[in-house]
Amino acid sequence: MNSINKWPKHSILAFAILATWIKTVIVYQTSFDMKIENGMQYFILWINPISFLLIAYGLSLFFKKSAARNRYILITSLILSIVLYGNVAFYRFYNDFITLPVLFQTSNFGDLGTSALAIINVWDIFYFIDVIFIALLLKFAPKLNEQLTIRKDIRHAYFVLAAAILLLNLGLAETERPQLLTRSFDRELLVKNIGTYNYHLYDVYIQSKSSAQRALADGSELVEVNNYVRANQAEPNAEMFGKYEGRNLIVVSLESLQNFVINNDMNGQEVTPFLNSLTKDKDTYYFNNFYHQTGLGKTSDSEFIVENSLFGLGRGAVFFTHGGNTYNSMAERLGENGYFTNVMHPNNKSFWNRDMIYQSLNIQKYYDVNSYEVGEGEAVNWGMKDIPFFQQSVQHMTEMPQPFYSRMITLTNHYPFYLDPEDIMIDEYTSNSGTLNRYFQTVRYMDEAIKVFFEDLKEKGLYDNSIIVMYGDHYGISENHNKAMAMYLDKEAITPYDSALLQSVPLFIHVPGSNDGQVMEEVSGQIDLRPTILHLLGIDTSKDMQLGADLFSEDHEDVVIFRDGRVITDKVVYASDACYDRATGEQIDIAVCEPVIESATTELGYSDAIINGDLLRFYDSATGNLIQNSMK
Ligand code: GP9
Ligand code: MN
Repeated sequence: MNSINKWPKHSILAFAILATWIKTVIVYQTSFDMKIENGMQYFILWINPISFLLIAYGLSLFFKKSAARNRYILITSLILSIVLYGNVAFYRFYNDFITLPVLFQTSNFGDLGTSALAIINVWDIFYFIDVIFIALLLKFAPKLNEQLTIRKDIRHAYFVLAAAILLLNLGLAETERPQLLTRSFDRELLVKNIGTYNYHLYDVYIQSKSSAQRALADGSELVEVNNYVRANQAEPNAEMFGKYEGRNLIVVSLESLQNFVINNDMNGQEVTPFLNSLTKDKDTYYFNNFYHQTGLGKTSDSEFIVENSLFGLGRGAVFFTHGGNTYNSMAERLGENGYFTNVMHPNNKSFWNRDMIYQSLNIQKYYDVNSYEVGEGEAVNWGMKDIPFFQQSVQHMTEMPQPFYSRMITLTNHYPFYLDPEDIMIDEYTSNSGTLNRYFQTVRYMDEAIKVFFEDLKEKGLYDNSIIVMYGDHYGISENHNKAMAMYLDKEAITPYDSALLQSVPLFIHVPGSNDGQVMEEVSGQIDLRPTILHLLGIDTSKDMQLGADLFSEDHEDVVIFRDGRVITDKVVYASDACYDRATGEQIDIAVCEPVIESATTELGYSDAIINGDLLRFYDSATGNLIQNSMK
């Protein structure tokens, strides 16, 4: 112990900075999957925690008493460890960094259940190693607690140094990623360049800015958006408009279902036999070039997009951050046209803030977990298994007034993709990723559940008079499993081009008796569903503030914009700041992609403006008039 006491008096401050810095850099490299392409990026990554740590720990220099100073350092290290570990746990699950609004979603974390267990393990104590060392040092090196006066000029020099390092960091980040702080769609880029701690400060700043945005917004911003929407409107296809007027509408969200499993097999076994049969069915439009457009809000984002034909947000889940806004949802439209509108999902009603936002979306009834009897052995992963869910839902439908609009959200094919042995119908895959290996099995189960659902609808006499729309809500296999995916797809590696195309999810529009079934190759996304569906049912949307276009319309363009700014058309793929030829996957001159990048920025910007400013409160959707200077 004596040797510790020979350490200089400021050791504890220096030690804390060094320990947390080294730990943070190790965590960057081991717990997050950030693509680092060159030496400069490594350098930025390594230095980016320093400025924040110097400042955060350095505030201890303002304490007069050494004991208070040391206590401050210890508490700071604990808080920073919690922040970092929170990000690690979150990242394991969402493959993303925490943003402020999700912290208010505590009800979600309570529901994680089996997923939480898969996420946290006992070795995670190492994420707190610096705190432990600092505590030990304080306990066993009493000299560190001796009184020590801090000279003002030294303190001054210290903070000048911290500021200089911060400026150096920002300067290097700017050369590496121009306009990082002004554009920033991507949290990973932010963390890579300014560091996880500075990122959180930045995030707090952005969030407070968006709440200010609502307060400051008035109807005038809507004029430009309205002009854009009207100018880009797609005329309905005259033959399809109103063709199925009066039918019940069933929209099924297929949890984590990606398109790559459709008409594909896994070690010789068919993964989705029933859905495959639909792709060749006389009554089904199968869209094989359709993409999810969700962000961090996952399932809830897909719901938001489908209901509103607007994008979710680049940060946080719009269901939470803007659950109280005014919307003109698909449910509202259908309600006005005599439909009984409802959502069926056997989960806690507060999950994703559904109970709140469904009111804003004018959904008349939410059949949550309390509307279902989840018997022994009938739940797995996040809740009720899909087969009993579909069976009990059809039962509910028989009691609904018609026509009804039921939006159903499946759950079994959810990470971590576990099944009870009796529900396993095909083998596991054989890669280094247990997640991907099990995914095929839960997808196979979901396929079976849909088959049972169709049979039940027929049996209960609901089938013929309904339209059934089914779509994958978002990816199930994240980029963390690229190696295994490359093996499955028989590729050397998954490039950014491949990753973008892998965001394709299947869309089926099944219209019993239509006899017009076909495979549709139009490049399209979830944002197009609202106008497509409403037009089939004969509901006019020409005054609606929506960004998507009817998939059956001649005016529909072959383009899909992702929430993170990536774009896919029939000619190009824009991803990771690079432009690719859609046909060959070869990188081409970025100038070719410029026009689509531009329109993506515009559309995402308009969507964000509507949501952040809560602008639809200034819009009369019945007349298409703007309500300016309203007191709303
Ligand atoms: C939760 C379910 C799954 O109710 O919708 O949500 P996800 O994690 O996929 O967003
Ligand atoms: Mn989901």
